[in-house]
Amino acid sequence: MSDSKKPIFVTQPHLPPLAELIPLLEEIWDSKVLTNGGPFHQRLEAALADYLGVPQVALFSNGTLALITALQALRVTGEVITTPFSFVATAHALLWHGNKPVFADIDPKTLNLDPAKIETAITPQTTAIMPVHCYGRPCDVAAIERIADTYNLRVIYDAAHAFGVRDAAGSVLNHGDLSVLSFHATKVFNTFEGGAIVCADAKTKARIDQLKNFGHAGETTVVAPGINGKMSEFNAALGLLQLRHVDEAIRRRGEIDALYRARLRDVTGIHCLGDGGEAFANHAYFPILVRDDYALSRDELNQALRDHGVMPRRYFYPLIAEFPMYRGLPSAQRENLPVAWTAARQVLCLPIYPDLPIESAERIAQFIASR
Ligand code: T4K
Repeated sequence: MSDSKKPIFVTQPHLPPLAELIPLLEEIWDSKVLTNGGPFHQRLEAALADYLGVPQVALFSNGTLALITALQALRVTGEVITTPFSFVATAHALLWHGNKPVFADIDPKTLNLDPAKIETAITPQTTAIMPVHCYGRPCDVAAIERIADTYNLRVIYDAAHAFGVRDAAGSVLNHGDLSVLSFHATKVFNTFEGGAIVCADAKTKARIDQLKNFGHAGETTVVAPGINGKMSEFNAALGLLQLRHVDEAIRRRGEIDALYRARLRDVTGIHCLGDGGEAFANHAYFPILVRDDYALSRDELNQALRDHGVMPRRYFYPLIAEFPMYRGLPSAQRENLPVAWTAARQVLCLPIYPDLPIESAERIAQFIASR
């Protein structure tokens, strides 16, 4: 299905012209400041806060360390309610911080945590909720806020997929106590590896900045067992460069999203997530559900596409709850997670990225429609 022999991956990073990077690298070479909160780091934090419409951004070397640090910043203890339908890093962060993940089922429409299921999972040991804006589609933030207020719980959004996503109130990253972004190579906005915590005030950011720098609060003072989560100047410079091109990249993704949606709308057994009418989506992923009345099973379709050089991904199969380190938990049992269990067996994420030729997306959609 690809014109060349090259496979079409589920995603591919959009890279700005190399020539634009050279002057930034020369600045780094001249200054010899390579890391530890240097000038590019500071510029990118300010530029991202401005672009995203959020008060404070603390950069990290990746999203996983940012998640762990977010838990440490809020001193989260005990049980944390989270989704089984995510990348494994979400729950791993809880284990790394010594928390017990408690899985709650998801909403069949959005595949995000179902607020009603969050509420029934609360115990006296629950201290926080870690929802995921899965595929960049906002959670039911109002319902989650009500639950958090009622039961006095912290909320850390895993917003790894939600770069630039807005709702009626502005950036979706402004909900909850903290939001965590990933800038991994596969994301809408990337710094090769990278991530960030979004927070509401300078005091919280100062604490996060200490925690990501070993807990240092000055040359001779260490106030907490922090980690090394700092973003380097090279990654920050890349980020500044990527930011110049990100609007165009999201616009291109939107074109592919619209094409898939139009071509697959009437295909029996294929359901495209969302309705395409979201005003401020980032089109990070294009998940379809392959239901029983489609001509092929999800895994057969996955294989058929691969046989034709297209590499979709089954994000997120298996469920996190099925991995060995989680499956013994009472909340990980299949009876507790019927919606997530089914979604994991139906979902297939189709290729979507700025440089994907529209003709390739057209052929992928035709292939699926013609089975
Ligand atoms: N929370 C959530 C909800 C997340 O989705 C993630 C990460 C995190 C937390 C943690 O954030 P980080 O610590 O990663 O910042 C990928 C990514 O490694 C991972 O970042 C991402 N989620 C996850 C959903 O996807 P894989 O194992 O599927 O990646 P991989 O290497 O198979 O890449 C997928 C395709 O992308 C490849 O087939 C080809 C293409 N690709 C990939 C890379 C790395 C490229 O074209 N160039 C590249 O450099 O996990």
